[in-house]
This record gives sequence, C-alpha cells and structure tokens, in this order.
Amino acid sequence: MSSQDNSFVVVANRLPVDLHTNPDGSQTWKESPGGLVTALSPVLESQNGCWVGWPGSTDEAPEPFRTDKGVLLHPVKLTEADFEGFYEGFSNATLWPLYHDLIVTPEYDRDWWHAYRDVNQRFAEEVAAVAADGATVWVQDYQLQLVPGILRQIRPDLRIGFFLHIPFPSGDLFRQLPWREEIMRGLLGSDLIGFHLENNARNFLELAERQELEVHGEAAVRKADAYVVSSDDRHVHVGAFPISISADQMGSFEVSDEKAIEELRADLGNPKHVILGVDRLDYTKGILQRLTAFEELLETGALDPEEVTLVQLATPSRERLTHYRKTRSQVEEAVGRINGRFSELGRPVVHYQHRSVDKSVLRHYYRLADVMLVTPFKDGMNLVAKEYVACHGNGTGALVLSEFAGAADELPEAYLCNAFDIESVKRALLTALKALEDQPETMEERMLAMHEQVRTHDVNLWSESFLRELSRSGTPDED
Ligand code: ADQ
Repeated sequence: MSSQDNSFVVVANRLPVDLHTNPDGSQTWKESPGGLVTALSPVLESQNGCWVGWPGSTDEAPEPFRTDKGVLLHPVKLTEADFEGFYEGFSNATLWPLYHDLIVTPEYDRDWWHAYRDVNQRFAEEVAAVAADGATVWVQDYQLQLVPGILRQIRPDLRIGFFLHIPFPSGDLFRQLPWREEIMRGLLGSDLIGFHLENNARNFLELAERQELEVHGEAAVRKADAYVVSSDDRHVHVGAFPISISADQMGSFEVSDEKAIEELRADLGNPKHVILGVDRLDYTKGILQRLTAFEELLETGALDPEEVTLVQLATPSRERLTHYRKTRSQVEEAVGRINGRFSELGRPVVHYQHRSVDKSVLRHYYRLADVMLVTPFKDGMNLVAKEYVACHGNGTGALVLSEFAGAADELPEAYLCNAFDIESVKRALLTALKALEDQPETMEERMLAMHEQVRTHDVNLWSESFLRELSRSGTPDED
C-alpha cells in the first residue's frame, strides 16, 4: 500500500494509533487523535498524506493502513533494544534533560547515541520510500533531529520542515553534548526549522554562528524569518511558531456538560474552591513543588482544608526511567502525607489520579476548577494552560502559570510565578484565590483576554503558518 505517491508526509516518533485489546482477546489498531493529528488532518487528507511513525509497542508493527479519512499510516518497527537505546536512553535520558536546562543530569552514553543514529536512519529511509517526487516532509521533535540531514542526502528533491516541541537550550548547555555537531548537521538538513519561541530560535542561531556557519538576518530573530546558510550553501529558515490547541473543540459546553460538571463538583464534596493540576508525570512539570506549596498554605492556615480541594491528574509517563519512578514516588508520598495531615474521613483534601483521563471528562475538570496550577520548571509550550483557558470563555477561573512555560509569553494575564521558588508559587495561588473573591470583574477581564488569545491563535494557525513558511523556503534565489 505504501507507494511513492504521497505529496505530504509527516514523520513523528509515534503514529497516532494505539493497540487495543478486544473483549475476545484479539487486538486492533485504533486511531488516537491528539492535537497534532487534528491540526494536520486537513492537510493530510487533502494532499494524499502519509504519517510515518512507531506504532507504540516493540517488536511488532502492522502493515501500512489507511484511517477512515484516507490518511496512510506507515509504521516503523522498533525492537526492544531500539526502544531502550533510542527512545528511553538517548531521547529521554540524554536530550530531554539537556534541553530542559539540566533539571536532572543528562547521561551521555555512546551505545544510546548509536541506537539514536540507527533509528533516525531507518525513519529517514521509510520516509524516502513513501514520499512522492518533490514532496513536502514535516519532521517532528527531538527524537528525530538527524532525519532532515539524512533525508537531504538520499532525497534532495524533498522540501523538509522540522519542528521542535520542547525548548532549545542555550549554547552553553547544548555544547555539552558529545554529538552536538551531528545534531546540528541533522537539523540543518531542513529548509525550515521551527521552535515555539523566539528565544529558542535565537539559541539555535547563536550556536549555528559559533559553528562558523554563515548567518544572515542577525541572530536577533525576526519573527518566523531568519536565515542560516549551511555549509552546502542552502538557505535554512529558522522561526518561532508557538503551538496551540483546537480551542473551539475544547471550549464549547452543552447543557449536558454543565450537569456533569455539577455532579463532578458534588463528587469532590462541593468545596468552595477547586484547585487543579493536570500533567504527564514528568519531573519537569513541578508537581511536587506545587503539592509542597499547597501543604505549606494548609499548615500556616492560609488555606482552610474545609474549603479547598486540590485535584491532581497525572498521566503515567516513561515509567521505566529512574528519575520518573523517583518523581512518582515523591509525588505519591506527598499526596499521602498531605491527606494524612489535613483530610477528614471520606473527604480527601488532595484527589490524585495516576491515569489518563478522557478528553471529554478532562474538559469538565478544567471548567469546574477555580484555579489551575501550571508550574513546570521548564516547558516548551504547555498545552494544559491553553486548554484550561479555552474552557473558560465564560470568564470564570484563574491561571497560575510558571514563567518557565513557553505559554507564559502569550498569556501575561495569568498569575505568573517562579516555579523554583515555593514562596512565589504560594503567593501566586493565594493572590489568585483572593482576587476571585475580591475582584471578580478584573478576573473576568484577565480570563477573557487570555481566552481571546487562545481562540484566535489555535493549532490550525500554527500548522498553516509553519507550512506557509515552509512552502516559501528552500529556494535560495527568492531570498
Ligand atoms: P507535554 O510535555 O506532553 O508536551 P503539554 O503541552 O502540557 O505537555 O501536553 C500534555 C497533553 O496531555 C495535554 O493535551 C493534556 O490535556 C494531556 N494530559 C495531561 N495529563 C492528562 C491526563 N491525566 N489525562 C488526560 N490527558 C492528559 C510536549 C512539550 C510541551 C508542548 C507539547 C506540544 O513538552 O511543552 O506544549 O509537546 O508541542
């Protein structure tokens, strides 16, 4: 089925499918539409689109198949050893902490690097096998940074875009990486490299400059439009494209939703204030700090356990890695301790769920929460903050947001805090709660301003602006 007639190819570590086990024990692959697939579906559907990626379980891969909407999914098989070296090792124990400013220490392991290089080679070969002559290829994220460079060599006819979903660190940190030149060369195989923030793009351009590549258009990035000239004399465009969500989908509530939200609030014991955290359980997200801030506010009496409830939803993530296991046990110990100290029988002051919640239910949590706590130490963007705001088109609620989340650039009306400073998190939470009571009009104005920002800058705008810029790039004569 994977003929070479796909004029638009997305390549990401994961295919947008999951393996489901049916009641009779048989297994089927089901589409798992996330933000990315929603944003890219229109382009994929209208342009003979193909998505190349790993289906999510090791040592097996289905034959290529089409989704209901006609998008071709082209699986790349990973062995258990690939998964350990390429994904858990180099991607998540080397690059992830390095790109998130060393919140934990990155491990530099040569075998992991070799696995990363080999798997990137394989992804690039799979793309080369399905892409039509002159096709546009959009490579996603830190797991596949070598793919643009490899593709450029084997298929110079392709127009190649790359988008990084996590921060790009400053040169001082990046230069630790023993394979920094290979990664830079890989990225520079692109026609367009996109980051969430101008700051990330600037970090990249400074590095390119240090590597003695000729940089045009100054390191000060002009929005979505600065150029690096790589050694082979091609123009590589670099720009900032802040990702977003499908705000209309997220934020439209029916009467039936309102009823379900009331029931949910009743299930929580009808507290005066509901405070919410929603994260992948990752050490970058600052969940423990947030719980500690909450505990200290209960301890000093600034918050009354009779009046407030904290709901923390945490999706399991990368559970075989030591730092993730440690973070989970620290979080769970804190939840147990806080409930042990402050809860009444049958009325926990912290509700904690270590599982993924269906999006339809998640919207209800967002809508009922009086204050949303988003306190990462470092985050490329953070879609949770935008999802919460999208659910408050009625002007209710307040967002406490870490300065170190990319989303802070676009949401200055949030209560910004320094996630490393527990006092700052406490202050932001208390100020937000107090303002909800004392200044409801100001609060409404703040929320509506953020809502407008998210509504008018949705994920479609993100993909359209990236693809528009990509269609203009790669043709040096125009510059
Ligand atoms: P993530 O680190 O995964 O993404 P984020 O942007 O917040 O972080 O996205 C998490 C997604 O998972 C959200 O859509 C959220 O609704 C969902 N989610 C989290 N907990 C959940 C739960 N318990 N149940 C159900 N859903 C849950 C990476 C980068 C980010 C960047 C995105 C997109 O780290 O900085 O914003 O990619 O580029």
